[in-house]
Amino acid sequence: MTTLQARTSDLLAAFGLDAAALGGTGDAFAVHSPIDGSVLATVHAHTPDEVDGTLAASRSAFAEWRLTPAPVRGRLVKRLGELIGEHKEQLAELVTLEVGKIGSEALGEVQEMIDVCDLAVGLSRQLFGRTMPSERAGHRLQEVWHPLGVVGVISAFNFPVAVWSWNAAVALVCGDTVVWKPSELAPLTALASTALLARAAAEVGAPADVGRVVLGDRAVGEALVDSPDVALLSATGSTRMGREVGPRVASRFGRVLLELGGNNAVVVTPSADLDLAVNSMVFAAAGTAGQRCTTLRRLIVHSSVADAACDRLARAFASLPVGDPRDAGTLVGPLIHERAHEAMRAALAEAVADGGQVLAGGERVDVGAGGSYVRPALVRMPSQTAVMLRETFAPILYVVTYDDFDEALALHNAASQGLSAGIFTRDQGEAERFLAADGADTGIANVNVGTSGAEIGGAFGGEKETGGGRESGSDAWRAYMRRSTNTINYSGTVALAQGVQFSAE
Ligand code: UN1
Repeated sequence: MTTLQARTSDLLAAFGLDAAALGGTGDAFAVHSPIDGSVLATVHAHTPDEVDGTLAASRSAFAEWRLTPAPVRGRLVKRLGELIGEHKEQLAELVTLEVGKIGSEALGEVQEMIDVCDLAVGLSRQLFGRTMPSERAGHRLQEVWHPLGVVGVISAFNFPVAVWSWNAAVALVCGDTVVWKPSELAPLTALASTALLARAAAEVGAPADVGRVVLGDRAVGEALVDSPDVALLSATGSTRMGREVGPRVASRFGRVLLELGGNNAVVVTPSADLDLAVNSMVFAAAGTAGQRCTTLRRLIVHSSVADAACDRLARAFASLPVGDPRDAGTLVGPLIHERAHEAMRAALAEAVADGGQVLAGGERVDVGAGGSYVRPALVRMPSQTAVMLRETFAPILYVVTYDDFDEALALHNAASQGLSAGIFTRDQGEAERFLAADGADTGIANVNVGTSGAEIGGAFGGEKETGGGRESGSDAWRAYMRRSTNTINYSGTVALAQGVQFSAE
């Protein structure tokens, strides 16, 4: 047993899990750590029968859960948040081992889970419907929000637990039950998180099957996509995946919530505070080794400040500590696997063939262990070429210049994805234009803040090929409920809307 494997077993035990019996009874698959490529654990996929059984159990649990008062449902999520808090370090360490996040970011991800539990507990007393004035005397018109059903969650490796929690915490207070198919690259953190949910459910007396996990490959995801039992499918992943999932769920009139690719840009204007801009951009571009959907991938900088911004960014990229994410000083951990590195190399070669100049990084970093470690790359481009308009899930920041603000907006909005955007400026007019109806066409648009690291209080998601879904805060909860519009006649007489007369007597 390797050291990482032994540590993983200990961590799993803290969640009541036995490393020798993880998952279902289907095919065994190994979970590798991106830190050194070693095997952390062996997990068994769930068989098609087991997936069907889980969906059936989730549907029965829903029948009970939907009738539990929402504030009582909130107690489950309150306890879940507390248990996550109690296991914060252990869950974060498992995130580090399984997907390679540095300590601070792994803790941040777990904090994001706790935050969304808090939000959902508050929501459990605020699932408001409206009362509208009826046009008819003696009538009342109101809307009520009811639980929707089983929510299927398909999540990606890069936020292996937070994205589930955005969906699960909100769905559970909304009266839904949740079946989660995590990334095949990150089943351990999923098992640990659902073990905490199971414990919370037992403690507060909620049905045991309110939150279940199903492990496996594409076939397991497809079972959720095609099951008529799944009322809402919330899927995070590539645009290519969303293009398949969206129409399939729609064809059975299920609902989808898609959080797909991003190709996020920042505009840096002549008046920008460059200290602020550079610091923010380094985190947004290099944080999580460029593997967030909100990662900054394009910098659109005014030509008058382009050289200064590039110099400072290049210096920062050159000095970023790349290495083992368990080391305290590391800021950039490994890529998830070697394929990600190959995609990065191919994108850089294409950028260079387009006339791009690599100002810093891009090379493999030897940290003395297996694993794919790279120095984030900064590439100055002659224009916004095709490679810039593609999302490569690796740390590459392309730079193009602009001369007038309309040109900056046009370059910004030329991407087919629309997740997150930022502008660095001290000019209020420019800031407002960036946020205006004809400004940045993304779901998230920031001023003097980078593209990544959104708080859970706002609705998270994006437009265009990002898929249009919204998760976590604001009124994103509505996607997890069905709206019933009710007209109540207490007048004792028939009165038809729009003044229609239709009396046979
Ligand atoms: C993702 O990359 O899928 O805004 C989610 C952020 C994080 C969530 C990212 N709060 O960067």
